[in-house]
Amino acid sequence: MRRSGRAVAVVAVVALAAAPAIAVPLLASAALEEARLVVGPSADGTVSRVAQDGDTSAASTLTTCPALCEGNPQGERDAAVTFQINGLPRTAGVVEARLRLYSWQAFDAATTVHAGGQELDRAAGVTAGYNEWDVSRAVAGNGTYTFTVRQADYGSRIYWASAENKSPAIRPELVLSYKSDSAAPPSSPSPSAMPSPPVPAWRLAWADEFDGTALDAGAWVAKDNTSVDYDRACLTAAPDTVFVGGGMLTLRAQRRPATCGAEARGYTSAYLTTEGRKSFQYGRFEVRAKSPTGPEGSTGLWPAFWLRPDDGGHGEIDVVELPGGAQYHQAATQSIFYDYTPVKQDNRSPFPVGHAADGFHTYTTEWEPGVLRWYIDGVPVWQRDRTTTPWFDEVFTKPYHLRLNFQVGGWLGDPDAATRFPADFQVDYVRVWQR
Ligand SMILES: [Ca+2]
Repeated sequence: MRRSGRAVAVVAVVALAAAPAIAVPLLASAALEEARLVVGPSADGTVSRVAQDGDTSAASTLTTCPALCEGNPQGERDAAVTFQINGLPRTAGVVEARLRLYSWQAFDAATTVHAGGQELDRAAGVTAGYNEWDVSRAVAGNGTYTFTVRQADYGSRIYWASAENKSPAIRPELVLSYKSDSAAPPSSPSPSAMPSPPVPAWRLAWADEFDGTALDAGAWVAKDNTSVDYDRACLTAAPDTVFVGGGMLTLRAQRRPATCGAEARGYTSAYLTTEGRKSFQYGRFEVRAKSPTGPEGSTGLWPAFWLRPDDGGHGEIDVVELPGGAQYHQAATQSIFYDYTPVKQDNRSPFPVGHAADGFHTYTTEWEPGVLRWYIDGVPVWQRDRTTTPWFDEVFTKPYHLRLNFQVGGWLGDPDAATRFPADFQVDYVRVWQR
């Protein structure tokens, strides 16, 4: 099968020109046409079978590695790629579906591709360039499909280009060939080929729209006259730092001398938590916010919306982190932590257009038993579940509370002379739904 030759952005769906490849009687009232659809991944990542293995540091690559890899008897790593197909016409019959992953080198390694616990295809070797597997049996129509690529042998890792690779021309693809009635209208998405039982709709469980003139003390606590070791700022609840007005909550960071406890610091900022006031086990957590982390003057600024367990133990869910600076501002971070050694898994999702400071964006995490899904402006960007995360059920099965903070400096770098202060993290709302 030919390469599409088209760059495919995340979740972008590109329908290529139809080729009249099959004979159809001229008098047929509805001509069947064969067409192609190239779908880019909505999420991908490396699935490690090593307990508590959080090595997802190389976002530009997916790694596979067989058992006994690198001397670790549990060293198996698989690459998992998820596609959302929503561009097939209602009448389409999928003729062929091929998963394509790019390798920079050839390897004498056998690979298998799986979906829903079934092996779909096997390849005897890895070639430099795109490698293809036939996944037609698993693709029935529009829906969400996850494929796992497993490396059967060869005692070292193979690196494949991921959805975040800087070159769109080598990212994972799902290439569909289908036949359809060209006169039929497009369909609405149909159920996944790997169906899950019907689930109730999300119901709004709690929200703070920040419509008043003061912080809701029944929901939020603002840390005051204190500090945390990873943040250069004194945390204060002062009214020039945490304030509600105009339908917004503002957390304002400033460059100014301050003391908090025994600490002398060069900045002030804010850190809010709902600990002891609002906690949730499972739900859909969304913030709509404008971050000051634009292309210029934002080095060392780091707003975030995240969740921590009420028991203070293992686990963290980061709905979004928005580090500033020239190298960070064009992407948002999604992450989970087991602990702070750190055993974690994270993802950096570029904004399809623009950046966090060009206006208000929504950042959402759906947390359900066995699965976490992240969205930016409603577009799915990442997923974690029991297959990606061996410690999922250990830490994501207890109540968590919410945190909004605006970190200044830290391990991604401190503010420089060009960083603009005061810097405002504006929050239009925080909403929580549950089923
Ligand atoms: Ca609002």
